[in-house]
Amino acid sequence: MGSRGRYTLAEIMTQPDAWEDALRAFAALEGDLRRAWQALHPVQVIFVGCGSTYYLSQVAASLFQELTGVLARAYPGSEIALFAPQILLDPRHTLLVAISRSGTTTETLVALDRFRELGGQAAWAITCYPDSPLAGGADLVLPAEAAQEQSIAQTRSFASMLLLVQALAGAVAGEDLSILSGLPALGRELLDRAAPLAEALGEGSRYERFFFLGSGLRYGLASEAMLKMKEMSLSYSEAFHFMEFRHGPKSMVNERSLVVGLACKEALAHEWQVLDEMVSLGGQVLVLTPCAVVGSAFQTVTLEAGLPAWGLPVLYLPALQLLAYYRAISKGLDPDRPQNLDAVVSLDRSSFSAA
Ligand code: F1P
Repeated sequence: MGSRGRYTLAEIMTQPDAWEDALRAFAALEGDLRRAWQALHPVQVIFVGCGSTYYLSQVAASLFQELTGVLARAYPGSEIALFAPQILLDPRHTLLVAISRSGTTTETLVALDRFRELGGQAAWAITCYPDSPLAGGADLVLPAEAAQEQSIAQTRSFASMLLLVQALAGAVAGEDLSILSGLPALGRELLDRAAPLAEALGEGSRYERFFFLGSGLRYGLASEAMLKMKEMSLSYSEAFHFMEFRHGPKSMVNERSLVVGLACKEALAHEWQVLDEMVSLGGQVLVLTPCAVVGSAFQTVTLEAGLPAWGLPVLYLPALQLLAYYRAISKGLDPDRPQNLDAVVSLDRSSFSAA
């Protein structure tokens, strides 16, 4: 295997250290954030990012609205860059949260420009580079510096920025943030426990189609897992809302399919039924679940049952990142250097100049 994927594996396996750094950074900012939020009281929050950080924005919008009751939406940077007036309907009462590992992705920078041009007063950035152009254009920055990566595909960067989102939503909702302090240790234990299964399934040459299913905030996580499988292993992979899968896409399930369910307590019975049905269609099932189900026929990764739902999102990622990594290695690929990809998409910013 040589050095193929050595950065990716190291970044996945050490990510709980980066989570700790992100939580320390948040704790140092918490007072400023609470005061800024109190001063703002926005009517809505719009999260914006590209690729992985668009999917992270989807998770953030679901979690934020669920936890705080404030209207929250997620958009790709390009949508706001191109159609800002149709999207930013009340910019003076909107908080824009721009999420970007690099802080230099053109569409996300242009989205911030459009927001300001339309009168947007409050823009926060979540990024691994607090000295980046995006951070420079924001009123408040939540940094995840220790999560910077050599690899192109986001792993510890995504997870650390997600932790900042969980802490932000929890702080705004007045939750007890101390429950997050146990996550790095849970992450280390989970990585050690899930790695053998992820390796076995990743190396399984029988699989040629991967489906990732998630409801609520887990749909954004399923989309990120789908993207990791594409970026790292060049595999056919798709993401769906859990119960949407029956409405047509399940036609693609066969003996060479792995259906990965990101289950949750609230919808467990419904989600288990979908997974049972996919086994009857010949598919194999891997389920990530906060609570173990006795006698389950599925390959299972149990998360931490003791955590409230808003503390769980980051724990769905390690096994899914490892699944994509081991699949790439088994196909002789180098996940450190995904085909066709650069770490950042940089476009001609002037080509987006306001009409
Ligand atoms: C966004 C992004 C990544 C993608 C690839 C290219 O970067 O699209 O999501 O996986 O690495 O860049 P960023 O704005 O989060 O830095």
